[in-house]
Amino acid sequence: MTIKTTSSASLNIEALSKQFWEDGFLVLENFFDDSLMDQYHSLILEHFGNTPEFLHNEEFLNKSDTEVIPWFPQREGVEAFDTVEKHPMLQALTQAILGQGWNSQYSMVMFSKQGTKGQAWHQDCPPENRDHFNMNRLVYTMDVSPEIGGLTMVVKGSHKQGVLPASDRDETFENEVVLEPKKGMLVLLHGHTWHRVTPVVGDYRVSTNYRCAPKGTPDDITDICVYRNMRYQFSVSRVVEDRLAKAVS
Ligand SMILES: O=C(O)CCC(=O)C(=O)O
Ligand SMILES: [Fe+2]
Repeated sequence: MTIKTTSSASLNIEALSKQFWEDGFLVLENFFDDSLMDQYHSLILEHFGNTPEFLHNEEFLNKSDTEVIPWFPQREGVEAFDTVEKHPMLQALTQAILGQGWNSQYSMVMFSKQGTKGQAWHQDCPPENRDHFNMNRLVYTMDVSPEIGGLTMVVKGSHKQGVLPASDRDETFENEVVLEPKKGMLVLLHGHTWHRVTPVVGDYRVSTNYRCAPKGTPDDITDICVYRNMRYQFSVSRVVEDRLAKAVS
């Protein structure tokens, strides 16, 4: 599914919105200009101090045990990150999908270093109320090839299938789709869609997420994340439901 969006090309917003609601995700290649992606990528590497040389620093690698390291650049006033937020085509597409009165939540850069596990299957927020969800607007400033790892996997249509099945092992799903993020790509992902990120085997992997939500969604909708084995609440750093205990009883 390749849709060129450089300067003269136009998108059929209505058709894309329909596709998003059918599949629970949408992939648009070449949505952002290379120059903007290069600017973002340098700022990201500058923030994480991640030059290839630094990655060879064994002490740093051994001491850090975080699988995904977040950064909220707009909260720190890094104005360059407003450009994607204000991107007219992105705003139009968001509006078509979420309707009037949608709002931006926050932008978050996620950095994964070599040898980390990526992210297990999850839903960004509980699916019990189908009207309450976040939408991820994922921006990729680098190519993420199978050699690097960190591929994004999504289960097509799963935003309509309720809660991610509980299990103590990694699963494959019938309708899972592997996305290979490319520099300039935009991926829109419904927060109830089952998704994961594969382990990072290359130097590092970076993605940037502009989260937003439809009108009426509580601001803390992404505070509780649903994994196969638990529900986890970030604000209190606590497992709020052990799903495996439930699954076996
Ligand atoms: O980085 C990605 O490709 C997906 C990250 C993710 O799961 C999220 O932002 O909710
Ligand atoms: Fe997620």
